[in-house]
Amino acid sequence: MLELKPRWDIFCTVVDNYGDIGVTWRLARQLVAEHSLAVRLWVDDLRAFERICPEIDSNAARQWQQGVEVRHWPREWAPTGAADVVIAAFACQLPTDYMDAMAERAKPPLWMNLDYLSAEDWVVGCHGLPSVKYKSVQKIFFFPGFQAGTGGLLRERGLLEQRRQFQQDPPAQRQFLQGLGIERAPEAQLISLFAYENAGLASWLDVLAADAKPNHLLVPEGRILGDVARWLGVETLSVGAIEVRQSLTVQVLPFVRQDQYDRLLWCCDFNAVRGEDSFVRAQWAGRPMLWHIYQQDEDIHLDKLDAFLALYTKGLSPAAAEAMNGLWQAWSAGLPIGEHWLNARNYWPELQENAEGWCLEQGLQADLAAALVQFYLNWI
Ligand code: TRH
Repeated sequence: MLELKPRWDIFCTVVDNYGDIGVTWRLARQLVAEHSLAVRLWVDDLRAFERICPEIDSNAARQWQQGVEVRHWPREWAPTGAADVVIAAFACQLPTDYMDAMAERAKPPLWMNLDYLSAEDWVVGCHGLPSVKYKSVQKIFFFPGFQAGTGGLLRERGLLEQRRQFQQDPPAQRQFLQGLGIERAPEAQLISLFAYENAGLASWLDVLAADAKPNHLLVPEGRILGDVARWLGVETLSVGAIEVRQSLTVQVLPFVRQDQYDRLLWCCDFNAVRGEDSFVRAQWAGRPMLWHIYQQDEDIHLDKLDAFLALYTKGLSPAAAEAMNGLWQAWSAGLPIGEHWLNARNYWPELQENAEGWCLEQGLQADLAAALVQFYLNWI
């Protein structure tokens, strides 16, 4: 007898930036590739999607990409049957007609809110708890996280092995970097910079330029470019631009596909990342990093930052932990980080070891896609 695959619907509204689509696209692909599920991904803004996946046809109402049925989520909702599992990413509001379709099913679907990532302790207590109800259908909180008792982090099967192999293969790295137009000088420290606007940047670039060793800064197109241009004293910076100031080479990169961005992070000695998804990918890169956390009202992001730092630095000596804390807190507050950077450099081998150790520790958790599937299996 033909066994029908469970059907999953993932809903994504693109609030701003790329994190919402970045996370849901990753999850949808993984559910198809590793769990053989039938997945529809509903996205309200296909142009943002196209930036991280150039194959996307931003005019298509329906298309298949890597086994995922990608649907444009139109303002005027057309009647659609509800799936077995429904994921509302980041508390997005589902169309009322769709919720009615969920309630009309003989067996209501498993309806989950895939929440924002946080290292705060309360997440463990709230993961898996009931949220609101629509008619007979109960919504459940599903929290990603770093600690046992949360939903874990997105991590594709074999990712860490791939990463390790790539990092042990300098010719493969060179070839990859050359494909992006990057010629790394033998002694140069490679740094990637993906961040929101940040007034603290200039002080960092000052010390990188004054460094005894060469630094090569790779900046994907995006919101920080204005600050970089101001420091360089140029009007604009476009993709491909290379500017040299003393020991510092600044190079502007195109926005690349998600898997290429991973490889870029794996090549770099240090990664500055932002938001939610690039933050996790930098952790999987196993290299020292700096997080520009997404700013939230009433500074609630600062609790998230403190909670993550407490976990991430617990294996460090007090002095190295203090150096990391100083660097990260200053960066997220838009304060000068030059001195903090120099201080962190004093503990480099320890920070490198910690980054790898943290990655290995997190890699022991079940990944988020597997945790979602297990949650569903326990529920049916
Ligand atoms: O773009 P972001 O700032 O997204 C943010 C956060 O997710 C935040 O939590 C959310 O609330 C807010 O949006 C609305 O940062 P993030 O999460 O790192 O997403 C960037 C995505 O873009 C990620 O999937 C990696 C991807 N990317 C590429 O695919 N290619 C690139 O060249 C670069 C630089 C990023």
